This record gives sequence, structure tokens and C-alpha cells, in this order.
Amino acid sequence: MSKYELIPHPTYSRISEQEMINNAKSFYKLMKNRRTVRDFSPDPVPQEIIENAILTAGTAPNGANMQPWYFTVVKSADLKKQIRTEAEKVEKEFYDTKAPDYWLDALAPLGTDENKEYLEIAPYLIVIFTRKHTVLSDDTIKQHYYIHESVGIATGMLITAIHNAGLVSLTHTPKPMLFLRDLLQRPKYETPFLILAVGYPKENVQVPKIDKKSLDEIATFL
Ligand code: IYR
Repeated sequence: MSKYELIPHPTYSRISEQEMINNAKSFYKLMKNRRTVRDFSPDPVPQEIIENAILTAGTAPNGANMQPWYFTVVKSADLKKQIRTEAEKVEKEFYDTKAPDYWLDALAPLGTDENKEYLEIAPYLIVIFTRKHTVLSDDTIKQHYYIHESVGIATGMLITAIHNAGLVSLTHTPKPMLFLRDLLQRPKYETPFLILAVGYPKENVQVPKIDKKSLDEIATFL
């Protein structure tokens, strides 16, 4: 395997400490206003926003630059309906029989249940897949590494990009969600990771009154 050619960093240049502090604070302010929303408006959203958010996700750091992700963007009403039907089947089983009481207790304040109407209402469902490997055009297999870490980071960046653009999203992980692979005709070496519903919130949307942990609770400086 030959080495990559090395080039000077195309864009990096230092900025002042004050400017960095300001940037860090204003970005925190932007991100702390992100809320997960469960009620969407059916209003259409320009596809260009979704395309650029996925391009942003695709810049994520990842194992050996294999980019072990794939995004299927579902816009079709018929496919969204099929996803909803299948997701509600597994969610019903989760809520009725599979979930232990302590899990149901943790979910109770959120008021979630097996009804997943938003899967049909949100204009886009971005279905994120992990890839074990890529099959090259000559049929050789290129193994991928740190797949969950990489796709987790990319998903975070996707959620950030959607928020920064002015839309809202909802992470949904029906369990099990292998049905998505067949429904969306993805190959065996891909596994569904998460569904991200994206769109505008419905008018006067409400969200749970929750707090985030303080810096002291989530970090130590040694
Ligand atoms: N997947 C289920 C249950 C669920 C689990 C957690 I942890 C949540 O934070 C929210 C929901 C559902 O979508 O209802």
C-alpha cells in the first residue's frame, strides 16, 4: 500500500485566543438550543439542505479514512409508510413484552409509545447504515475499522448540521431494525444504525422540560 502524498494544510491558520473563546461560546449557545422534536410539520424542505448536511457528516474523522457509512434518504410517502408499519410492529413488541420495567419507567416521563406517526409526516427520513467493508469494482474487499465510533461521530455531525441549517431532527432506533436493510435494498455488509427524521417542527411544538448535566458533572480537568 503506497503512502498518501503529504500537502500543506489547505486552510488552517491560527486565530486569536479571544476569537476562539468567542467562537466556542457562540457555538455552545447555538447547540444548547437544539431540541429533539417528536412532532413534525409536513412542509417540504429543500433537498439541498439534506445533501449538504450529509456532506458535512461525510467529513467526520473515521477509521483509516474508510468512511464506513451510507445514508439512504427516504422521501417517498409509500416507503415512509412501510417503514412506519415495520417500526411500529417492533416498537409494539418492545413496549408490550420486551422492555424491562426499569426501561419503561425511564421512558415514562418522555411519554413515548409504539405510535410513530412522525415517520410518515417528516419530509425526510435519513436512514444511516454502518458498512463492514466496501466491495471494490474488481470485487476485492476493503475492510473497515472503528465502524460504530466513526458512524456515531458522523451522525452527531449530521444532527449538528441539520440544527445549524434551521431544521429539527429526531433520532429513532427501532429494535431490531434489520427490516430497513431489506426495505431499502441495501447489501448484507451494511447494517442499519439509526433513523433520523428531519423537517420543520409542527406549529407551536412542545418539548419536554429537561436539563443537561453541568460541566462539573460531565468533566474533570486533571
Ligand atoms: N425505541 C423506542 C424506545 C425509546 C428508547 C429510548 I432509550 C428513548 O430515549 C426513546 C424511545 C421508541 O422509539 O419509542
